[in-house]
Amino acid sequence: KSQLPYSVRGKSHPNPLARRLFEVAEAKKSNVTVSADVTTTKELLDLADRLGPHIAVIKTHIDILSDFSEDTITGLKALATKHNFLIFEDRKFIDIGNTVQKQYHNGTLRISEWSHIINCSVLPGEGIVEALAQTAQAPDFPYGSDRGLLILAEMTSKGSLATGAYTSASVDYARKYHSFVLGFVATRALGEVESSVAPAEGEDFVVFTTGVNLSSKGDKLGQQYQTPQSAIGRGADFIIAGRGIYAAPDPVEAAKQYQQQGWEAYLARVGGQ
Ligand code: UP6
Repeated sequence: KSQLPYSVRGKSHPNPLARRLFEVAEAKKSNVTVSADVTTTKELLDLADRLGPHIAVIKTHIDILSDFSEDTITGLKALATKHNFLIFEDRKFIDIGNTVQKQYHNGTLRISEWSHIINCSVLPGEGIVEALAQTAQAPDFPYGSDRGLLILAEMTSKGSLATGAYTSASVDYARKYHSFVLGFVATRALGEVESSVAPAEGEDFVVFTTGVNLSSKGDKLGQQYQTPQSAIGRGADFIIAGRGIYAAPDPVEAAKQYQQQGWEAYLARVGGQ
């Protein structure tokens, strides 16, 4: 796990989107990603506007909206600019390369147009990472270096099979496609995981950790939670909280609480620098 402050990582990172991510975190003193798992555009935009000042990233599941439209895209993009946060569509691509390219770029959801960060599973093998990188790094791709991929290296659900060889392969492909791969969705830093690919000098993958909640240990469907302190102590650079924030009696107060605890845990990890 990184002991360096975001400001340092933001200056030296080879990936422009990672640099921006660290700059946003530093500027807003927030490593919170809110998982805005609401089901209408109005709720999503309302949440994004109210929580915007306290978060670094908003994570969407755009396909759970009952009324996705042009207004969803326009609204999200405007709020991302207004509040200086990045957008992460948690689509978890998992298919052959030819299919994921079409799911990512154009199509009904037009994910490439509005989402800075996407993620994928490596269950299909290396080709999925290669395909997404190829699309985003094509000379005629309109969004240039403002896009990046997180590899879903582990999952927080009970009995997850995203372990062992799967997690190792996640690290292999992240290293192999490091110009497009920002890092991982994982429960910890993965620097110690066995990998057949040697790390580049100064490798600095960003770790996003889901399953963060201050008041619950899990849900009835196998979700397993840890606290911001525990996640950041294990190497999370960004903590992702959904119900802990949006389903709290006062989501703005909750976001502030996660922001404060996330930031304090980060400062403790980097030695108060
Ligand atoms: N998510 C997980 N665990 C994973 C990967 N992704 O919970 O391993 C996503 C879920 C949801 C969010 O799809 O959007 O993170 C967690 O929401 P919660 O905080 O309300 O449990």
